[in-house]
Amino acid sequence: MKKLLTVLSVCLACSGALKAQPAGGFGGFQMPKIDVHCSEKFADIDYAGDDQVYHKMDIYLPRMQKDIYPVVVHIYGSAWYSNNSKGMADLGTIVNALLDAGYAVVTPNHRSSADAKFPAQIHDIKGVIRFVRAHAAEYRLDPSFVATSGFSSGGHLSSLAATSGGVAELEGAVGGNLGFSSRVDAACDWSGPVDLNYMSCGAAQDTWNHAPEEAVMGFSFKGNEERFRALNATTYIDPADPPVVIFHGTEDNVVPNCQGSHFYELLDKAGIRTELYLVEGGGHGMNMYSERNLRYMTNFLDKVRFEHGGTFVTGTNPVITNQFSADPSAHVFNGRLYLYPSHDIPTVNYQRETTPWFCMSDYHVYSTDDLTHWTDHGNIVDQKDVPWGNPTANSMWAPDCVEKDGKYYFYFPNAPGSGRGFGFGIGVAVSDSPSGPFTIYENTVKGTGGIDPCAFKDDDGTVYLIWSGMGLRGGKLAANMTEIDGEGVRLDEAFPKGQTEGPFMFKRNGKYYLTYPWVREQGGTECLAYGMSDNPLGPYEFKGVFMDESPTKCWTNHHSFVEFKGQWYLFYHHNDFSPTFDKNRSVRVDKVSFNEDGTIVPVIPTWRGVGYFRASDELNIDRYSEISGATVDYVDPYNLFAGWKTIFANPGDKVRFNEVDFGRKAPKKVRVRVNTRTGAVLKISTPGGNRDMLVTLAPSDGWAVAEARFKAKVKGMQDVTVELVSGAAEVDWISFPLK
Ligand code: FUB
Repeated sequence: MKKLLTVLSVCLACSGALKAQPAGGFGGFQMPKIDVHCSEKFADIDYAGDDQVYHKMDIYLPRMQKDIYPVVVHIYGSAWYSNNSKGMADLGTIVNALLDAGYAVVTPNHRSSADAKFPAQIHDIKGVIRFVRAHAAEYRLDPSFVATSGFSSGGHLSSLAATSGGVAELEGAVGGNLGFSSRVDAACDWSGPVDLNYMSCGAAQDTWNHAPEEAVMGFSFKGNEERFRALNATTYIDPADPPVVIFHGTEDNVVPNCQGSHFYELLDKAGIRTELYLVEGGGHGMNMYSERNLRYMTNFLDKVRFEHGGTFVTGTNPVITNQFSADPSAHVFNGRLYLYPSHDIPTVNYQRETTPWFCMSDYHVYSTDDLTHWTDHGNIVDQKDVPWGNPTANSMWAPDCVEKDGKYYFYFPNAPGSGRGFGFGIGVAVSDSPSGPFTIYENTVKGTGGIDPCAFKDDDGTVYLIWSGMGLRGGKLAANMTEIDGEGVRLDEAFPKGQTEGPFMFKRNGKYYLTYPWVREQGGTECLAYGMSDNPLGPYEFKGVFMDESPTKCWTNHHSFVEFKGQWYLFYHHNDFSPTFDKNRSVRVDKVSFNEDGTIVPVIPTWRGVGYFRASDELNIDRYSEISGATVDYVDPYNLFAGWKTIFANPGDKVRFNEVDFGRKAPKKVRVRVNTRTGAVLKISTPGGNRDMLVTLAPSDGWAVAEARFKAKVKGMQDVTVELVSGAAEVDWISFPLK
């Protein structure tokens, strides 16, 4: 790392010198005065308790509102020479990208090679991580997710923190907190030297000038090669290590990019989830921080966090609220409803290199018993594991799942082989359970080609696979479930012209339905249409449109029908959490009914959705059944997943929220999460109550939960109407606690 030292001293002396550096120049620092995208900054926290500048750190909280935030500790690069660069490094690039994605960012100083020799530097970082966990509540940090990131020597420390979990010699006792873990949950390595014994990229003769690492180790490299291994992140790799994402520039002339590839290969060999981005033309920091690369980083961290799913409650639309989701295919298996959507992520894909495009790298499966309490079973199939697929194409479009003889077959499209391409193959994975784990078959499903597979099982057990590929096509699946028995046939020949995709098939009262997204007008967006037939493979007679185009021009809609506990439902999607980019979509569900002749009664999308609510639940009345005067907006412009609020600006503004179960005991209180500068009076009415209730809300300083007595005797299932009588208020939710 000799070159780093030289270039660093130039760039600290004069910022203009940065521009004069060749492509491989040093670009990790920016001059101060960066607009850091935080809502709060805690500066100069003394994590070691010794009041030394090298043991201070800053914490930045994101602009989005949350009770607690996942954490990334971002470590500056300095060839281990600096002990006070926390306020300068990577703030406008890596740090802002992390903050924008909802991560709290901790930027620590650490001891330099002049202050102390290795392992003091990693002792400091581990002290920081333990401090974060020990003081999590104080700073609103989520101790269950603490990742590291770093540039250059910071990349080394970040990587070392990841691989050396549980290595006693590297733990130290900086700051104490020894009862807290210093393990990290994921790591990002930006241009880091991770194997100082490999700086000449495995050449028989090591010609590297090791000055900075000699300074941090306190002895010369030559003759002490074995002792230097203690410094390497690669030395400590073991299968228990957390996922690591690696970025390295192909033109990096300070730390050779073989460091990135070498690290990737060793992690991959040890079975650790890892991704490597060799950035074409990237130097040592220069040209590395494109929006796309920063998204690769935050997408990777998000993916690690959500890998194992979790549970959430939501009975309104959109119904999947823990991440983006699209193309929902719903099925009832063993009495429980399972949902197989595709999983949109913030895009790094571009169509013809200009238009941001679909970006999907894995599938999650969800399930529920009541369409209100949902379990996300986590990642079931990932692009990196598809034997025939491109591991980085982010093209895992609409999937489906079917049960056959006690096994569950999951069909999914993906880009084959290498290259981005817009060609798709259809793959299949099998499991003993609807929620996985799934084993992916070696090859694509023979006899298919295209996107949007839908697997339909007829009453006699025959399974048909239909898909979109130059029209809507389908065929009988062979007994092995991995090939079409005979030739696939065209199903939509009699349908009106216009682009089609996303076919779904179901059967009701002996009739087969082929439903599909259809662009009925040139230049338009997708509506949902269908045909009916007496046979699964047609001919189908066109029956019309059952859902109109998106009023806000979300280009796609993709759907499925399912009968659950005696009611038919339509699952579909819309870009509710991403109003300005329609390739980040969210699943919705509404009830659907049929006319006597079997035709579908057109479905009008609702916000209220289909979930079951007790009066004591938080009722998001912004997901209204009817609205008059009042308006709705996002609660937090920086975090749309935080949902919506109702804005009551003028007396008479009102919303109705249908079907709230007050049970057999009338509530005694009403609670309102409200933001009102002026104070307000709300009238709450329920048709079954013995009176309307006026609730007076005192002026609040921002969002607050107000509570008032509730004297109306309300029981049973009620529609709740909230109306503004005086003042003005924004309401997030209301609830009627029993106690
Ligand atoms: O989600 C990607 C593609 O968009 C699907 O495969 C199509 O059906 C459309 O929804």
